[in-house]
Amino acid sequence: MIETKLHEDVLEIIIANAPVNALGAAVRGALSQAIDAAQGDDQVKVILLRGAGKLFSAGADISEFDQPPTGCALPAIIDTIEASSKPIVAAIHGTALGGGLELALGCHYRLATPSAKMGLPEVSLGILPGAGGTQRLPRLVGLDAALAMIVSGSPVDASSALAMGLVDRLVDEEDFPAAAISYARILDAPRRTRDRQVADDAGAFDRFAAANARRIETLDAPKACIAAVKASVELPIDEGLALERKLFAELVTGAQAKALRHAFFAERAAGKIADLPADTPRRPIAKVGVIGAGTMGGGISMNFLSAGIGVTIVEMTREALDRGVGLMRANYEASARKGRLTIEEVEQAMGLLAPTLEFEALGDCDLIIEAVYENMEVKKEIFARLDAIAKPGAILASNTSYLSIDEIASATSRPADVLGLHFFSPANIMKLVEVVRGEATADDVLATGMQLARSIGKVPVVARVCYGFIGNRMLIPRQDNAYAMLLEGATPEQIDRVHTDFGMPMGPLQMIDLAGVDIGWHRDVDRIESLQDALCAAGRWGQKTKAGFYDYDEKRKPTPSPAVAEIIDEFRARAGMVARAISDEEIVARTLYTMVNEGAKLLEEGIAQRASDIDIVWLYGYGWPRHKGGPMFWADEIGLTTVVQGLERYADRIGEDFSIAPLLARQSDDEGSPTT
Ligand code: T1G
Repeated sequence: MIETKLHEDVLEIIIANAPVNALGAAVRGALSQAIDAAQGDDQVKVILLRGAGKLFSAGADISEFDQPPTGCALPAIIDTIEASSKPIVAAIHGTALGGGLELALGCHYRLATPSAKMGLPEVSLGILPGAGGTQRLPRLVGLDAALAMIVSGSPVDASSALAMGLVDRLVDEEDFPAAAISYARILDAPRRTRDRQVADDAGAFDRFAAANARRIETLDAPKACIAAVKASVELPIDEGLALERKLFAELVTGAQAKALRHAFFAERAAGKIADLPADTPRRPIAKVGVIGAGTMGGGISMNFLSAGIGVTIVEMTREALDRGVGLMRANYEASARKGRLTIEEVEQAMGLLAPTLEFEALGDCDLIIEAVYENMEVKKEIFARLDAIAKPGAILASNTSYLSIDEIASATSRPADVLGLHFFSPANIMKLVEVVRGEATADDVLATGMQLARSIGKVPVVARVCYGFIGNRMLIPRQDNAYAMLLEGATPEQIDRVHTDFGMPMGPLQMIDLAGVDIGWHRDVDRIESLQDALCAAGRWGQKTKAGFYDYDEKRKPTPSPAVAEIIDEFRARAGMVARAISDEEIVARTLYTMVNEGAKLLEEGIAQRASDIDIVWLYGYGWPRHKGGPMFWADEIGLTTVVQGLERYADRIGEDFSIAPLLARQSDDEGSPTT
């Protein structure tokens, strides 16, 4: 927990709680004792606080927030440190986050290694720094920097920390902690952060509010962060600290914080596959092949190029190849114009790309990802060709969004080397990768797929084979009911508003317009059997034709379309239907509860390992609002009985083959136990 080492008159107090030195109750207790003991030890002139292992501390133990607080509180320990008559210096290496950084802010001096990172990410957990960060940080770095760090939750690097006065000195990485101990040796007096005044800067809050209005409006924590930082200017520090603790207590038990904590741990759990030992070997991936230079093929390739992995990209025609490569360069250059990349980094990435029309050029790739349009015969033909040219041990992956990996693998003599790597559009941006495990997929192939996805900055979630895997399978009842309710009387705007009010970036119909109304369309303008047919026949293919369920201007801003209302009226009349008023509650039941129901079926069928994996799929693949935790978590929070009753109320309209998942029915009967 806490180790101490005495170096003549400098006492090292080391936080040793692997893997991230979280400040759980036991650590706090031991730390408090060590500080008290040092006060009374005459040999000790200076105290140096640091972390064992790879970092200083990741802060409070987040898993404790769902239980009543126990043991001595971190703010009290920090007050003791600050009040110490002996100088206390924090020596930061790796990361100091949350309560870990607040501990350092309570120290009299702070050192850091050049690669260290420091931040107060509490806002991303739906809370605010609760151990003095909102009062001490502004005193050290000023309002602008403090507001930026606390409300964004983003860490700063060591050189920025030095420049803003957060740390006093950078010490040699190689010579750590010895260099820190030498520095500590020269310290002779405490220097309390609480004694400083916040540099007055009246305009700081207005500037910040103007620049961050959108981030602040829907979430509780950012507002509380600003109120607390305001107190650091307006109130004496102890009153500011009291307000901070009050706001913390209100937020930590709130719905948003609970959901964000769930998301934190769900994301980490998703990386673990129950029946795959952690030490499963990985196959080396030094060279990647991508088949298809369309939007998905190009986006997928960029992930590897940006990670320094060479990519051979294959297309059928020169024109398609040049168009695809051109789009990749354009995307990179757009990022450079926004200052996210340097021109050198653009050229370095593009320099790793080998475009070719020669399929055989894929022969020396360690991993080959097929990213052509959704057609089983085409995919099987490609995998049969791959089987003939790919080197032994190469991993063969499909980016299919719906189709069976087992059937695709059956076109090869090496189904154990086949899996799905389902990226989400735009593939160079969206963080989710559904790693689809086929019946025959070998453990090392699966383990390699998961690790590789993480290494290119993605969040991998494993799924077994079914039509649409996890995300798209759940999307089907939502989209089907959205289409159905349009005919029954709802408008695209009403259905989408229910979803955007809920916190989704866009509603079902806007999403269809973005993806393309014509996806899956039979392309026969004379065959009008569905609303999709009617829109497509009218050339309303979505954003790409500036007309879909909405009309779109140059900036792709959607406006309700009288033409669509007419098409729907016509189609409704042809179907002999009469429009009726549809409530928002019905829309929620038929488009959100049905997703939860499908999620429960995915758990029953073993397609998804755990409910929290489903949540991660929706958080990172479909823009589900993080402060609502994900569809399965949300269902638990609103109550499964509510979900089941909503589904039962509209069952006759949801679809003739609709049924409530037995797991959901059972769990709602036993509302006590969440579906995890
Ligand atoms: N509490 C509990 N468990 C934690 C934890 C924490 N703070 N941080 C990490 N873990 C677990 C994690 O679940 C995983 O477990 C293992 O450690 C490795 O984590 C009073 C109230 C530090 C950058 O928000 O950002 O202080 O899956 O896989 O990729 O104001 O962990 O192995 O079982 O993420 O190397 C604020 C959260 C807390 C930082 C390391 N602190 N952690 O990343 O490892 S609130 C944070 C991280 C607070 C005060 C307030 C990252 C990391 P398992 P990992 P990593």
